[in-house]
Amino acid sequence: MKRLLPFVAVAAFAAAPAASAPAAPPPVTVEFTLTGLELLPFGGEYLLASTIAGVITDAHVRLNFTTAGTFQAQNFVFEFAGPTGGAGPLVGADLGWQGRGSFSADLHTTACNGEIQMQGDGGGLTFFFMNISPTAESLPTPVQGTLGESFVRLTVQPCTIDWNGDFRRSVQDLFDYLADYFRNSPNADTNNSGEVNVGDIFTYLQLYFAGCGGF
Ligand SMILES: [Ca+2]
Ligand SMILES: [Ca+2]
Repeated sequence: MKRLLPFVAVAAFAAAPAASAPAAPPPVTVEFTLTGLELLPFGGEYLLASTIAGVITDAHVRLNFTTAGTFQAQNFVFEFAGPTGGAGPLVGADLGWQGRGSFSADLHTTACNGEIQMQGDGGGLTFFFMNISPTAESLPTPVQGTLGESFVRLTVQPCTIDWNGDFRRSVQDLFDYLADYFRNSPNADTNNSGEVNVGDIFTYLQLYFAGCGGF
């Protein structure tokens, strides 16, 4: 059974990279909110749609789960996977969860790291899958309970020309790049020469017209 979840793309801008770092737009955080998700009693695939294009560098998983009925938290199973890899299965017992009550987990994983290349000007859908199910030992007792504040938060490094980090190539990227250029941001040093000058605009334009798949 597949269910389409709403998704929230949050552009969270991190601190500007140090001057020595190669020129690049800031990383973007994309969050799949799982809070209050209706659980399928015996598990199943939840389909999560996104428009991510870029390099995933971290996955932050936070789960807050409160059991209901006779379900035992050690039998909780969580899996998350996408085109670049997957996390889990995370089993309640391995998280130290035991019995009934409220339990939480907060972890980072590199298991989803990898690149989702932008196609054309971007905006294409990418799919991730999630499963929350009972362990085999739990059966016939289904998963029962509620998810409090829970999410999977991916950190994504947009491709160099996607300057505003919206996973599309558009003229807004040019404007945003030029804004950084004119305020002499070290981040605008696209040809890595150590200084920001007109050569960087040409390098940026060359990359821009090649598209994210072109370099
Ligand atoms: Ca863009
Ligand atoms: Ca330069």
